This record gives sequence, C-alpha cells and structure tokens, in this order.
Amino acid sequence: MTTAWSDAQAQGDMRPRSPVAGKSIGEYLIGRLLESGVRHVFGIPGDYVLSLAAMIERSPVQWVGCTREDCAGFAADAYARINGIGAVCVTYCVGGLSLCNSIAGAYAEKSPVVVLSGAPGLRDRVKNPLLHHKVKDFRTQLEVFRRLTVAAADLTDPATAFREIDRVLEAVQRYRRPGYLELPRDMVHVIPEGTYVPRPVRMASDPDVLAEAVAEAVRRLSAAQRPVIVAGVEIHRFGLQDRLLALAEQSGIPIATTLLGKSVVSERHPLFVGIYEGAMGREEVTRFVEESDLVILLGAFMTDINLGVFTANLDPGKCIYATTEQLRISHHHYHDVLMCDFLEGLIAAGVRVPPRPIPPRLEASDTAWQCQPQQPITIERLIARLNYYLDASTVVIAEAGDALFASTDLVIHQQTEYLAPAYYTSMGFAVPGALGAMTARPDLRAVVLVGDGAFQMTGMELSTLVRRKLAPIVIVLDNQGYGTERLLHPGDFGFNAVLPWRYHKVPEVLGAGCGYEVRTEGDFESALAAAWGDREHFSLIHVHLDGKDCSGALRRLAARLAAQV
Ligand SMILES: Cc1ncc(C[n+]2csc(CCOP(=O)(O)OP(=O)(O)O)c2C)c(N)n1
Ligand SMILES: [Mg+2]
Repeated sequence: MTTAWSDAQAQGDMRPRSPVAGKSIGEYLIGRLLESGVRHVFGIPGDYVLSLAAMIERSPVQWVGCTREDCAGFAADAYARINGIGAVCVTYCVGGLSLCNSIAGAYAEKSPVVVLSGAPGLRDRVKNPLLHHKVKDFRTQLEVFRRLTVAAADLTDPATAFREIDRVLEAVQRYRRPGYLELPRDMVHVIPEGTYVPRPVRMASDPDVLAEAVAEAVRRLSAAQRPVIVAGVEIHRFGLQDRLLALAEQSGIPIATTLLGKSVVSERHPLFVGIYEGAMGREEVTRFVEESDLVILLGAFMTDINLGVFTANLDPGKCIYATTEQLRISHHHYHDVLMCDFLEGLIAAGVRVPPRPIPPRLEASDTAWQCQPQQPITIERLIARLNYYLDASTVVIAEAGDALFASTDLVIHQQTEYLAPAYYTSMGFAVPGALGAMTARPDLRAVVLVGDGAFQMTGMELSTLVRRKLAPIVIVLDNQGYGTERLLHPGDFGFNAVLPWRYHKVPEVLGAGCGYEVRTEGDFESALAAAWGDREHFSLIHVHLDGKDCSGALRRLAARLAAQV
C-alpha cells in the first residue's frame, strides 16, 4: 500500500498552479485540501465553525462526524498514515483544545494532519468581549497549536490568507507533520481582492554535497561484508517503500525495521530479517543487526521504544543514518541532501553485497496452533492464532499497552498494513484509528487490538464506525486494568484498576454488531472464525485474560523500564 502522493511530492516538488481570482477563503481552502488528496474531514461542528462545516459538506470532501474531538484527531491521523494526508475540523477552544493530544501524537510520529478550526469573527472581537469558549485572549488556541504543529496560521487578513493556506499545507507535505489553520467565522465567505499567483516551493538537494555523500556511502557499502538496512517510519510517510525495495533487491542487502516502521516492507519478503528493538526484540534479529559491519538506517527515528529503551548497541562509526532531517555517515554530517535523492544515488551505484544467511523468520506457522479448547487463552496464544488469519486485505491497528508489544509478533503481509502509536504511545488511538483507516481504504478490514483501559477511553467511537457501516473486528484484551503499569510498578495499586465492563454487550448498546465473550482457546477459535466470516457487522471480541498474563516483549521492556523508574 503506498500513499496517494507521488514521488515528486515526496521530494517536496509542488506542481505549478494557475492564478486564482474571485474565490472565497473557504472555497480556496477546500480546493487546496482536495488537490492535496483530502477526501474526508473528521470533526464536530460548533457555532464558530458552522459556515466552514457547511461549505465542506456542500463540497466533494465528505464530513465524518465523530463523537469526541480527540477521536476525530486520532481518526484523521490514521487516515493520513494510509492516505498520505488527513484533516480534522473543530470549533474554537472547546473543540480545538480537546484535539491537542491527538495532534501531538501525529506530530511526534510524523503524520500529516491538517487541523481546521473555527474562531470568533473579527467583528465579534471589538472591545475584547467575554465570548463563549474564549480562554485568555483570542490568540490562546493559535499559540497552543504553534507548539504542536509544523506551521500554524490564523486567516484574519484577506490579503495574505491564500498565501498562508499554501504555506501551512506545503509545510505539512514537506515535513509530514500536522499544520493548523484557524478561520474566523466571518472570514469564510470573504473574497480577497485581486489575483493570487501561487508560488510553489521546490526543494532540492545540493548536487555537490549529494555526490560526496553518495560516494562515501558507496565506498563503505562496497567494502562491507555484512551490511543491513534498518528501515523506519519515514519510508512510509514519504512513499519510498518501492525505492527501499529497489535498493535492497538490487544490492541484496537484508532489511530489518524499527517498531514504529513495522510493515514498511512486507514481513514475508525474502530479505526481511525482523523488527530491531535492542534487548526488547528477538535475539536473532538483534544479533543479526549488531553483528553487521555497516548499518544503513533509513528514515528511522532513534526513539527509546524503537531502540528497546536504548539497549540497542549500534556503533555510530559503522552507521549511515539518513532521515529527512539529517544525513550522517559514520561521524560525517552532510547538509542539504534529500533522503529520496540519497536513496536514488545508492540505487544508481548498483553495488552488490555478499550474500548473507538470514536467520529463520518468525512465520505464522512457527507457532503451530493446536487448539486446546478448555485451556484459558493467553495473549501470546491469541496472537499466534490471529497470525493465521491475517491477509492482504487486513490492517492491524494496535493500541498502546500490551496490544502494541504483543502485536510485534504478527507477520504483516503487505506494506503498511500495521498502524500503532509506537513512539508517542498515547492510549485511545486504536478504535478511532480504525475509523480513519477504513474511511481511507474501505476495502481493508481493520483488526483492532485494544486493552480494556484504553477501550474505556475512546472505544465508543465504534458509534461512528456503525454509522458509516464499517465492520472492523475489535479485540478487547481484558486483563482487568492497566496491565502495563502493573508490570512497571509491581504492587497492588488501586490506580491500575478499571471498572470491569461487559464489553461484549457494547453491540447491544449501539444496536449493531456482534459481541463474543472469550475465556478459553476454544471460545477464541470459534469467535474469531465467526467474526472473520461476518463482513456485514462489526465484531467485538471480549477476551478475558489472567491479570498477570503478558507478552514476552512487554516482559522484557518492563524489566528495562522498571530499573529506571
Ligand atoms: C492517554 C494515556 N494515558 C496514560 C498512559 C499511561 N499508560 C501506559 S499503558 C497504560 C495502561 C494501559 O491499560 P490497558 O489499555 O488496559 O492495556 P494493558 O496495559 O492492560 O495491556 C497506561 C495508563 C498512556 N500511555 N496514554
Ligand atoms: Mg488492561
């Protein structure tokens, strides 16, 4: 699955656009969103944003009304990860400030979400009245979002509004991070005077620096006996999956991925090694990467979770570290080199590396499933069984908590069919994420893995999935509270408990979908088979787990973190 954006846009190369005259600010904004690939806007209306919301509803962009603004933000984030760009539209402060956490996550994990917010009209602001939803002054929300986005603007001046819209959208596309546009309610229909001539920004590498960087990398690659690529999330965000494969297949370099980058390459590809996560990951993969004499990190964030809480043991002297923000080869730093140009340079050099045996991969069939019908189900057995079912039309969405750690053992078939907040790790992403993913790609079926604690935060966004007739499979992992926290802080703390809900009854509340209650392997077997066969309704599988049960990855991570808290 690649994003909607072309390679040219991945390089920041914006298409020339015609001069604009006679359009209102709202019309221009919606037109530019459409051109950028936005077909849906997630949101909740309010009086300060009603005219923009109405204009959106009359446009080819579809409005997807959510139950809470943070959910709308998570949905727009997942949509952006799959579609290449997403958008969320909210009212002033009560809506916008509820979005902060979702947009912070999108920023941290490089997801290009455009935030559209209404605001009091300029005429309403004369003499600084105490208008509803205002916090300190009229700029409070804008100032907050300046800190959470790559570019922010309030469209208060018709003379600069179109240029500001372009500036924000170009920054969102260039950095794959969220942007913020605030539109006072009396500006939506204002038509700026004169003709606006767009001036797209063209990003380019410095050819001399690029040539020198590629030459050094090729020299090191030609001398290497055991190189490996560690591919990260930016490969997906910048639509470079095919280029990554071109490099790996032509040179024979094996590929590992980071956890945040899980599924940037099909996990069934013959060159795929596994997920590299330092001491948290599978030992064979850690050893393979750390015994390599050249590690090419492509678009990988060096986060604590990605690196197994910094237990990864990579000597910078034997690394090439290329992201869209920096390029470092051993201890040399190169500036003004686009990651995509660097990648092309490596491909063009046509280096072949000596063949190297790849350790046996985790295959779905490795964890042979012999159902023991009376045996209480465990998270590891559940994941092993789910592995058999995954196919090219499934997108797995894993929530922060053990859902995330356990799901590292799932074998993902196609590029980018796995979404998780694997760095920012906010709870609440997964169910709204299914809404975003299935809105972007209704041909995909979302399988959501979510803890009971996280489900109680945003699980009721299922309501919107039902309204839109989408049918995900939601697996609620009920270990009676905040299991991850219990492992970090051993002891019987009341603050890790949640009220035990009858999660499988949620379909009754919503008047749609099917609920299943699971305690044993036999129960899970039949619930999963029934859910998989039902493409019409959403399924909610409530899995009772032992309070002490957890995945191997979480056990290893908790051992590391517990030593630090
Ligand atoms: C929004 C948010 N609040 C708090 C946390 C801290 N936190 C991390 S894991 C966790 C517990 C998650 O519980 P649950 O969803 O039941 O999953 P489990 O750990 O039991 O698998 C908490 C509270 C967080 N990551 N995100
Ligand atoms: Mg739990």
